[in-house]
Amino acid sequence: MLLTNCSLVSMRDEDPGVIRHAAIAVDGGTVRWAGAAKDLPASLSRNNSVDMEGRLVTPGLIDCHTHLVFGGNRAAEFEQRLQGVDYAAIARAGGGILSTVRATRAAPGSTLLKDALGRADCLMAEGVTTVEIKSGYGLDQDTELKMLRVARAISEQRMLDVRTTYLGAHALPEEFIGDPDAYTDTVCIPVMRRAASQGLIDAVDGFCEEIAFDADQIGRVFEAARSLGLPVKLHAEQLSHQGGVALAAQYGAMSVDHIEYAREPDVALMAQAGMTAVLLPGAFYTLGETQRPPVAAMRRAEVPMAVATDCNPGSSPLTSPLLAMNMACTLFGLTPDEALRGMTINAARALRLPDRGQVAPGLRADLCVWDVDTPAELAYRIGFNPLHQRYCQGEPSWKP
Ligand code: DI6
Ligand code: FE
Repeated sequence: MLLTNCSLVSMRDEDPGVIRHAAIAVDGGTVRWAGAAKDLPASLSRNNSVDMEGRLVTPGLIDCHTHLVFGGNRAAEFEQRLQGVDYAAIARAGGGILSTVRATRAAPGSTLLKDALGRADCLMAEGVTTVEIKSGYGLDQDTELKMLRVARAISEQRMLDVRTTYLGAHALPEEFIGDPDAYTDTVCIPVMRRAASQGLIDAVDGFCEEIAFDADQIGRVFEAARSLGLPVKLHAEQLSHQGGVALAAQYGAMSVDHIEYAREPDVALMAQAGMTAVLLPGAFYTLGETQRPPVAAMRRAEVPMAVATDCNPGSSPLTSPLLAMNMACTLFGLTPDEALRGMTINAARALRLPDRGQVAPGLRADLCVWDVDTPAELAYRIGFNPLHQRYCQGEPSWKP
């Protein structure tokens, strides 16, 4: 297949921001060639061509941080927060994450899957071709495994690549209140081993926060992950500074996520350890936070910045990658180009998936075709979806 007559945003360092009058040759789910049409090798010009009518083509979007699988919803908590009760106070009173744990434990896998597919469809309709999905609303063996299986099942029912992350260290379940060490050692780590033995986990995450787990407990979880050969990442410095970035750096984490409260020395550690910073403006917006992540310092230190929806029922009920990009610009001061990099090449980096995130020979043919003229228009509009077509491994498939 040959896509012709498009404007290409390849995200390759060697290419300009937009290549006008471009062509892309796709072969067996992989990009064979991409560049200015005038340079197209003659041998490829005989392929079945599809006229893009001048539209903009980018890499498929990658949502590298979501909690897409969960039971119930937290609309009542949204109303409480509007009355002035804060997120941490709701969590301490047994609501928040724990209310979703109750709903997720109670829900049959079929219900979880149906609800999650609805959310996955929203992401796909705006161009997502790869999504990371975390467990962490089970906090017991059966429910954590159920969540991970549901996450994997999504990729069987949709043209969407799913990467699963084990987040057993998300919150302390009710039955362990007062004894986080016992939960960590007798549930969180053994369940991780079980899930890994069933091939259900691609990475391990934790929530290092006053209302969740401390650096010692997360350190034990990361040790266990290391012994299983699983890469780690961390919800770090979201609501307060807990030393999560430093801990993540010690374990060579793929990414540190949220990081509103990260400081200059943390940014230096991110750069040294080669970690990607994952910005989650949907949670910042929903919780009405005011402390912004250290974007200027990360730019100076050349820390790659990814952007994700953090889709979850509490702090970020967001299923729009384009709105996440808009918020990253409006709330955190990213440029539209940085926001797009954040959902393509840098999101691929955050997940350590070098086979995607750019349009380049040898990489997956995950592409978005947009009815816009310039890449900045993607982050600029609010509540408008200009996706014309989505290709996942070369298959056109924007409608589920
Ligand atoms: N940080 C978040 O933003 C989500 N989890 C986390 O550790 C929120 C999860 C929730 O409120 O349900
Ligand atoms: Fe999260």
